[in-house]
Amino acid sequence: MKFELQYNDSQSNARAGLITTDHGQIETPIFMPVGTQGAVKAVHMPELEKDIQAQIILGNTYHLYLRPGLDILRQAGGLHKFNSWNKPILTDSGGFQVFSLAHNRKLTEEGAIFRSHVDGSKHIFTPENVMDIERTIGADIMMAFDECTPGDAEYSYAKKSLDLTERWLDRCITRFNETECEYGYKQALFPIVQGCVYPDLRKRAAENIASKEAEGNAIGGLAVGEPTEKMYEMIEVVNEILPKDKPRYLMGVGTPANILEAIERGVDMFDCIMPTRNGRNGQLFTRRGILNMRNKKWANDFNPIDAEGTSFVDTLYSKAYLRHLFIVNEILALQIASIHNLAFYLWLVKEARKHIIAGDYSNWKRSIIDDVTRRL
Ligand code: PRF
Repeated sequence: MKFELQYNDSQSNARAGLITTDHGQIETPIFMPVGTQGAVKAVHMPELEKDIQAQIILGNTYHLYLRPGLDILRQAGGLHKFNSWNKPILTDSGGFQVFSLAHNRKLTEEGAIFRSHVDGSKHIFTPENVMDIERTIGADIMMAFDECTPGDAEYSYAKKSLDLTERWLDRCITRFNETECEYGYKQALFPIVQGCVYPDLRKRAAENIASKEAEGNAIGGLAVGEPTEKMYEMIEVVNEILPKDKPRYLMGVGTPANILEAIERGVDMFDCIMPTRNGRNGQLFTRRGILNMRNKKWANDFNPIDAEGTSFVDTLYSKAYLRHLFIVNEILALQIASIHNLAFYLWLVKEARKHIIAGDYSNWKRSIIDDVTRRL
């Protein structure tokens, strides 16, 4: 993997760059649609690629390990072949999902012991077997196995948790270096900065990770219940230290406003379930604000879903029609909303990139941030 830093904003820490992987290039800043189980919910791959213009999608180690399982993924020749997405893929490492989904979870020095949320079967994730699983899934970017410290953790817990994540990182790196991709292309490993809302822990974590000289670095443990201002403050502390010549990925964030603020603070990559999940619940993000499509006020609004939207769904269908589809529970409602929201998120980061290159990022951000946050 290669990262080329193309433009630095002169008035902020925003950057524009280019990541090159064996499955193609990614222009940053970028938003990565989430395909937890190997599919971005309700969206076909050609729609993702051509209409939404996604450049990289996510997969989840926890889910893919449970189903379809490593045997099937290996027989398929890896996730790209299995799901027919031939562009870059990133896999999250499973620790975060074990703690949000699995039953009877227990953390030990060795790893995380848990019972599957599917059938109750017992499993262990260790830094070593998570690296092996991510090798078998075959994503271009593999995430290190970490503990995502809760946003309200006491200092003493956050410190112990970071100590463990740091020991696990060393074990991840060792295993990663002892193995290679099973399918003949290159995979990169990104470490994850933890440290909760404590600046000294975040600094220590970022310094430790910077010393590993990984091909890219991630910031985890944010947007997990801490105040938004704390999140921005932690991003600033960490990005002061993380290498400037490597991509920075803020995990699981966020709203359009969160993304614009984080880009201004030097983040390059984002993922979040918000555009797809909120979309399926009838919430649409647009450059003029947020719409709840179930609201009665759209019942006889025959204007396009989003006259300024970039997706075909935006002008093909009316608000009244989409509202009707939601009210009568048609599957098409979920598809339209998911496509629209993902196209909007991809438009937002592309526009951000344009303004970084043009040299007016902060002004542009200020001009749009209230609009994208407003409820319509
Ligand atoms: N660690 C991992 N995945 C994550 C997170 C984390 O801290 C977050 C936190 N926002 C989302 N996804 N491995």
